[in-house]
Amino acid sequence: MIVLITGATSGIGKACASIFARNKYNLILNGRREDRLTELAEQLAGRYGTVSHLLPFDVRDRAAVNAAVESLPQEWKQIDLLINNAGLALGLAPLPDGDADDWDTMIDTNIRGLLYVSKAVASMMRASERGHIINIGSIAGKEVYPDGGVYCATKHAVDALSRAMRIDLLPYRVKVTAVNPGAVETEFSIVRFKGDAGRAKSVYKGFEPLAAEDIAETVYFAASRPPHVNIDDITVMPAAQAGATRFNRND
Ligand code: NDP
Ligand code: 8X3
Repeated sequence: MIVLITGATSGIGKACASIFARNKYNLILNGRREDRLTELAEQLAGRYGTVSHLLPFDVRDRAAVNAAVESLPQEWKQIDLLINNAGLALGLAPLPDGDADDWDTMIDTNIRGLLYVSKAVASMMRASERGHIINIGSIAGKEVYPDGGVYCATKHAVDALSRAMRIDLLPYRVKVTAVNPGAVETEFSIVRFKGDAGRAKSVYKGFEPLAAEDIAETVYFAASRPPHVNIDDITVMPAAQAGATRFNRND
């Protein structure tokens, strides 16, 4: 079995690489930081004997996405599972104070990038009439929260696209699943706050957030259902979080 994971250099994508490696999948690993992909592939080869193919590209670059997927050797083109995980939030501000460059980056990565990769891979899955696409959405795709409007809008788009892709790909036996996490402690908040590690840490203060592995286990569960079963949509939250904005903090 072959899985292509976007954004495998960190967090949820990296944890997915590990669990699928443990379960004997061959991995196509994407992310922009090639050194991290190389290191991950070496680790997983040592631990599980995993065979990986590295595909470093920026999901925002349509030509690069198409060229990378096209460049796959024939034996790597039969992708069983695509995990659309690459994504990010940038900044936290009310709309009039928002940074339009940050908006563009979020929209280009979380929506356009997901579309480019999905089109390239889904066309191959459609031809072989098999496959599974798992989109990493968010609780921010189900609800909105103050100062996060554009990120929430991108994840609402992922929610809509997951439902639409499920319909479009139904005739071709390609499954589509959306996995929507609440707060997961990864590099997500460090990226959102542009390297401010203290501010990032404070997001998770006073409660136990999810770990990337919690989401990877959910993704693997969805991927390992029998052929006649599809998990359409699953929301996974820390026990100390209800909805996008309520946290049971003990401080
Ligand atoms: P991380 O910042 O730890 O990981 C993000 C990954 O996305 C990195 O591997 C990064 O790789 C990759 N990425 C970002 N931009 C691009 C790009 N342009 N091209 C290719 N890869 C890119 O965050 P998470 O693991 O938390 O985030 C993974 C997904 O989970 C995202 O879609 C996020 O929105 C979603 N999510 C996260 C939650 C959380 O609380 N952490 C909650 C709900 C959803 P590189 O920089 O090397 O390119
Ligand atoms: C990430 C979850 O609510 O911190 O998608 O933005 S949230």
